[in-house]
Amino acid sequence: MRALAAKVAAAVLVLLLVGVVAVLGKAWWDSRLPGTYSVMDYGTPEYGGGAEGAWHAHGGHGADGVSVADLRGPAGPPDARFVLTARHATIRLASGRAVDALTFDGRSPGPELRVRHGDLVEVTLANEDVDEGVTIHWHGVDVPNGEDGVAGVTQDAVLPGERHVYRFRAEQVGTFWYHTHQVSSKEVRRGLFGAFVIEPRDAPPEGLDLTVVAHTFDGVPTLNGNDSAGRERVPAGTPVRLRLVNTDSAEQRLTVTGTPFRVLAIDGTDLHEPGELENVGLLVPAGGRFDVGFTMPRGGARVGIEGTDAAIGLGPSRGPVPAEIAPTEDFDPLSYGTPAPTPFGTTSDFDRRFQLTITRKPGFFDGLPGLQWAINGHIYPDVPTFVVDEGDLVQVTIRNDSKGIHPMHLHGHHLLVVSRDDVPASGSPWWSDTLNVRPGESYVVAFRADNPGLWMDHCHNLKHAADGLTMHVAYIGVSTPFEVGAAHHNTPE
Ligand SMILES: [Cu+2]
Repeated sequence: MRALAAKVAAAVLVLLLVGVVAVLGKAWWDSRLPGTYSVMDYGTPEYGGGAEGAWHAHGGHGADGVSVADLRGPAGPPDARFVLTARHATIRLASGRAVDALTFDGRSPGPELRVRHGDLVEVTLANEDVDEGVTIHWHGVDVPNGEDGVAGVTQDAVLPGERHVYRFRAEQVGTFWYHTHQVSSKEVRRGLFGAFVIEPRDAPPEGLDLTVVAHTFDGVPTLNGNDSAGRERVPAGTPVRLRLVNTDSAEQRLTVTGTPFRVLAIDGTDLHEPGELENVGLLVPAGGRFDVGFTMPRGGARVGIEGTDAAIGLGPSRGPVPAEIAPTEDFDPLSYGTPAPTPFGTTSDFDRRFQLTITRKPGFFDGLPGLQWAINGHIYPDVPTFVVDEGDLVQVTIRNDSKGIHPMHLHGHHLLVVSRDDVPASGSPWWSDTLNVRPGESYVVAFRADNPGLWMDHCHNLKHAADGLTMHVAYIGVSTPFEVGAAHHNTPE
């Protein structure tokens, strides 16, 4: 009797084990990404309480559908024309350290592109020798979807010997940047990026207008590619505008010492009546931009990455510039500046409301077991696709229930911050394209769906994105003929 019971117990155990192995095996099998696939075949459409429409799988390929390939910039003679050539180069930091980099035109940061508001911009990308391919994404510039530069979604990666032409009208004013969106977690880190500035047409910058790009090469923090103190000669009384750009995958704390200053703009949008700050640290999110302004003091000023040698001294002469003073607090845009009307007014009349909750959970990602990023409990590519219709007013609640910081970047649109942790935004309207969501935080944001396309919405910690913290916002009726994988080995992240 006892022997029989033992046999039954053993049989049950074996069945349980077989069951567990079968479940795990299926999860593993289902998680593997095919060599080639359309992002339209993945993602679970969510409609946020709004009208449902033909977007899912091949629904968008219908007769009334619009292809991403047709959502291109305007024709006609360009007002500003550039060529950027992607190639390998050894760059030398000020300390003498050599970096084996991927560059635009042999430099990193690549050439700063400056245009004026309203210009028709034409940029030809040529790939000389970057084997994995290159694209250019115009980070923060709300270009037509077909110019957005995402390999496998809006175009094919540009392989060695190939070219691709981008055309768009510069309809915003402010500080932006450009970077590859092919194997971006590796290629951006290695140097394929540069600053993109759109100046006002009728009020060209006066005084010193300096872009300051913070990037870490091989673990060494740099400003404008310099790992030691640089110098700008600026007479006292000169108006100064510093355009801080963080091209890293982690936030960076920048400091301004020697003068009070104002944060004039965030992510390419001017703030309303920004107040004076002093000894306040500027935590610039990965991919984010802060413009700061001040009048050059007699004693000089300094901008730098906190606690490092990467700094620029600004001074009227060759005299000393102030040493860094550690900030006593961090800048908080939520209550900075004063309110001003927004195109949304104070409406709560949203056409769609979405929830985007980030967690980590054990599972398989592309056949590999581990602790994975999840969106609303699902691991890529089983993540939601937020489906919208042109003209919709959309609300998204972004919640970070993980221990990592996630700078969430929606392509093609700017998000208006409504509240953080249920505290309403009370300062200047705060528009962001790369919103740093810290562990435990919850943001309510709003945007107008006014730029039809199939748009990436992903974490700009590019390693996180490559590990699956990525999804899409899709317009009803828009489809893409491009595929991830495919002949051009498209790998957007
Ligand atoms: Cu992240």
